[in-house]
Amino acid sequence: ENSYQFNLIEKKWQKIWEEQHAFQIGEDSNLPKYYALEMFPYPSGNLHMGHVRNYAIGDVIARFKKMNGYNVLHPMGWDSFGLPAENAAIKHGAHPAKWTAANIENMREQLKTLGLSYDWDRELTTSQPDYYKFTQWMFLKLYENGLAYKKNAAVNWCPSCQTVLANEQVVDGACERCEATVEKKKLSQWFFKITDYAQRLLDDLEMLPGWPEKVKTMQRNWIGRSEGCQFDLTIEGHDETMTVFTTRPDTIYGVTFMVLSPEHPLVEQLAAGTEQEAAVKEFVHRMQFVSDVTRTSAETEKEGVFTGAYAINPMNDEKIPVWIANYVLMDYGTGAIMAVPAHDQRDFEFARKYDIPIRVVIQGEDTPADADQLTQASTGPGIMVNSGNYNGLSNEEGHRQIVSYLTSQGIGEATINYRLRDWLISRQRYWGAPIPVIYCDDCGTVPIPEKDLPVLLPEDIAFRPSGESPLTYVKSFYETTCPVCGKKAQRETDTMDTFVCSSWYFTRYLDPHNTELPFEKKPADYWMSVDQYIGGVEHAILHLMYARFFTKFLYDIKMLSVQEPFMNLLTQGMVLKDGSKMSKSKGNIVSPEEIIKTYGADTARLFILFASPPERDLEWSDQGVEGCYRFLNRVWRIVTEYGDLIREVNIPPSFAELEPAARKLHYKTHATIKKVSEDIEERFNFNTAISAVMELCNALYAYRDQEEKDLGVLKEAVDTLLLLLCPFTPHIAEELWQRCGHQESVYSQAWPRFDPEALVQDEIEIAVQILGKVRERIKVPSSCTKEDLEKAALSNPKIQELTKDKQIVKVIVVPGKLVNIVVK
Ligand code: ANZ
Ligand code: ZN
Repeated sequence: ENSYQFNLIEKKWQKIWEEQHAFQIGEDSNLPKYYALEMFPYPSGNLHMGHVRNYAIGDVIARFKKMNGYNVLHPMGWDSFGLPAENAAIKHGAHPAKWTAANIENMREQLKTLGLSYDWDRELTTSQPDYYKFTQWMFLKLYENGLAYKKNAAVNWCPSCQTVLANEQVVDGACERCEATVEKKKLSQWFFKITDYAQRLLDDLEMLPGWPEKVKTMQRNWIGRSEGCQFDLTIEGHDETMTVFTTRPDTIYGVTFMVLSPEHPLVEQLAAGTEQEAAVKEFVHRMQFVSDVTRTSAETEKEGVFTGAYAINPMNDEKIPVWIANYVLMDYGTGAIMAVPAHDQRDFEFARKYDIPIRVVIQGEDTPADADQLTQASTGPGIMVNSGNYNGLSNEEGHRQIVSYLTSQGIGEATINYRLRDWLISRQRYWGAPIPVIYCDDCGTVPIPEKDLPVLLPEDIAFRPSGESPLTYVKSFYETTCPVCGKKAQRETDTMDTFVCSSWYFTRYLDPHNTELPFEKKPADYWMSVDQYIGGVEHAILHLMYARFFTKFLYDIKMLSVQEPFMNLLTQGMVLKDGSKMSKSKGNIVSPEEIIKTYGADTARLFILFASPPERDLEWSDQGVEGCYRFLNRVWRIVTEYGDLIREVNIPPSFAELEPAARKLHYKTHATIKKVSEDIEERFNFNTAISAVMELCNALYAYRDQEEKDLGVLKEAVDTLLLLLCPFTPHIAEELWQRCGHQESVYSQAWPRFDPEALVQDEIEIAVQILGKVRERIKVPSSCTKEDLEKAALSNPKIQELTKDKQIVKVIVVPGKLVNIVVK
C-alpha cells in the first residue's frame, strides 16, 4: 500500500494550495520582485499540449525564483473575446458569453490539475465588463492624445468571416483564420496611430538583449524602415507635379517609366481625353477588388496600363511615360515611383512584359553592360555609368550627391519611410469590446465620457452574417443621446480587435480589482516590467508589437515608468507527434487530460520539460512518458524507504571527516545542486537539469548497499532531491517532503546552495590573503577554476567575518597558489 498514488497526492496538494491561497502575492519592498508571465490562452474549451508546455515552463521559472528569495508574481487569465465564440453561436446557437464562460470553467479546472503556482486571486477575463471597461478607457486615452482616428479606408476584407482583417492577419493573400482569399473593401474604420511610434519601436529593440534575435529581426522587418528621398517631377501638359519616393536616387538616370498607384488622385486627370482613358478606367476598377497583399506578392504577375501622360526627369529633361500598375500601392511612400528596370526586380519584370527600355546605370561586379543580357534586375552596389556628370562615382556617393542636388533645386528632400501601417482596430463583430464613441448630427464624433464606461455589450443579440456588426440591429444599443448636447445620437456599432485587449493585460494583473483605473501607478512601478515572458513564436510580430506600443503610450501618459513590457522573452517550441505539429486536422492529438489521468500531472510536466530544451520542438513519445513515470516511482520508493531513518536526523553544519561512500554521496548532492541551479538560471536547460536530478536519485539507490550509513549525508541528499524536484514536479515533492518529517511546505524553502568544499575531490590548499597577509587556508579541487576559487575564498566564513565591514575593491587569484583580497 506504499505505492505512488499520484491521483490522491495531486488532489490533496491542489486542495491545500487552493485553500491556503498558497500563491497569493502582494508588493513587498523588502524582497526583490520577479514577474513571470505566460501568454494567456484563448478559452477554446480544452487545454492542449502546447498550453501545458507553455505553462509548465513558466511554472518552473516562477517556483525557482520564489525559492531563490524573490517575491514572485505569476498570474493567469483569459483572452476571451474573439471570433470562435461568435462562430459557435452561429453554428450551435450558444450565446458567446455562455460558451466562453463554460470553456473558462473547464480550462481553469484543467489548469488546476496541473498544479501551477498561479495567484488565482488576480485572474482576469477580457470579455468581462470589469476588464473591457478599461480596454475602452485605453481607447479614450489614445483618442484624447490624437492616436485614435477614423478614416475611410480600403481595408482587407474576409468574405467568409465577414469581417475586416489587419494586414498582420492576412497571410499570403488569405485570411489567417479561414484561409479564404482576402478582398478589398472601402469602409470607415478606426485606427490606432502606431506609426507615430515606429522609430521608438525600432530603436528600443536595442534595450532587449533578453529577446531571441529572430524575434527582433521579425519586428525590425515588420517596421521596415527605409531611408531614401522624395522628389517632384513635372508632367507634360499639366500643372500638377507628381512626387515619388525612392530608396535609390543613385539610379535616377536609369528611369525609363514612372508608375502611379491605380488609386493615385492624378490618374483620372492624366488619362482624361487620351486614347488610354478606357483602358485606365477598366484597370483602376479591377484593382479595387484585389487586396494589397495579393497585389504586391512576389508571385503575382506584374500588370498595368499606360496613362497617356509623360513626366520629365529633372536630371536630364528626358520624357518618361507614366503608367499605372498593380504593384504600386497608394499607402506606401507617395503612391508613385520612378521605375528603374535594370535595378529593381519588379520594374524589371514589368518592363520585359511591356517592352519598355532597360538601361544599366550602376555597374556592379557581375552586371552585364548590355541590358539585353540581364536575366534579372541587378540590385547590388557598383559604379555609376550612363549617368551624366555622376559617371565614375560609387553608387553610395551618387546617392548623396543626387539627393543634395534635388534638394538644392527645391524639388526634393531626404525622407524616411516605414512599412509599418497604422493599426486598424474596427471589427464588424459582436464579441469584442464596443468602441466607446457616439455619432451626433450636431456634435459629430463624441467620445463616451469616462464616467459612463463601460459601454456594455447587449445580451439579446441575433447573429446573421451580413458583413455588418450584429450590433447594428440592436436598437436599444445603438440608439442613445449625445453626451454633449443631449440630442438623439447613434453609438458606434463596431467592436475592437481582440489584440487591443491583450495589449495591456499584463498591467491589469498588477491591480486587478481596481474599479477606477486600469491600474495604479504604485503596484505598476513595483512589478513592471515583466521579467520573463513565455509564449509561442507565432506572436513574434502582432501581439508583441502592439503590447510594446501600448507600454510606450502608457509611459508617455505617465501611467507606467517603463518603456518596454517584457524584459526577457522565451519562445517555446512546438509539440510534435510523429514529426508534425499536433492538430485536430492531422488527428495526432494527445490530450493532456488523458495523460494526467493515466500518469498524473507531475509525470506530464516532467516529460514535457525533460524531452527537449524549451525553445526547441518537442517530439511526443509514449515511452518517454513511461520513463518519467517510472522515475517518479523510483523517487517515491527510495525516499519513503529512507524516510523513517532520517526523519529525526539533523543535517550537521559541516561534513569534515567522511567515509568514502558518504563522501561520494555528499559530493553528488552538491554537484547536482550546482548543475541544476546553473542549468535553470543561466540557460533554462530544464532537460539537463532533470537528468542531473535523476543521477542523484541513482546515487541514493547506490548508497543503499552501505551498511553503516551516514544519516546526516543521507538526509541532506534526500532533502536536496526533493527541493530540486519542487519546480518540476511540485506534488510529489510536497508529499515526500512532508513524509520526511518537515512541517513547512517545500515551496517555502530556500533553494539549496552548493558548498564548494563538498565538490573538492583532488584537494590542494590555497592561501587566502587580505591585503597581502595570509588569513586562512582553504581546500579546493586541484582543477578549481579561477571563478570558483574566488567564490570559495569569498564564501569562507572566516574571510567573510574579516571583510564584513569592508569594501572589497579587487580579488587577485593565482590559480593553484593563492587568493589575495584587496579591501578598503
Ligand atoms: C527606384 C528604385 C530603383 C527603387 C531601384 C528600388 C530599387 P522599400 O525598401 O520597401 O522602402 N516603391 C516606393 N513606393 C512604392 C509604392 N507605393 N508601392 C510599391 N513600390 C514602391 O522600397 C522602396 C522602393 O520601392 C522605392 O525605391 C521604389 O522603387 C519602390 F533600383 O525607386 B525604388
Ligand atoms: Zn450632440
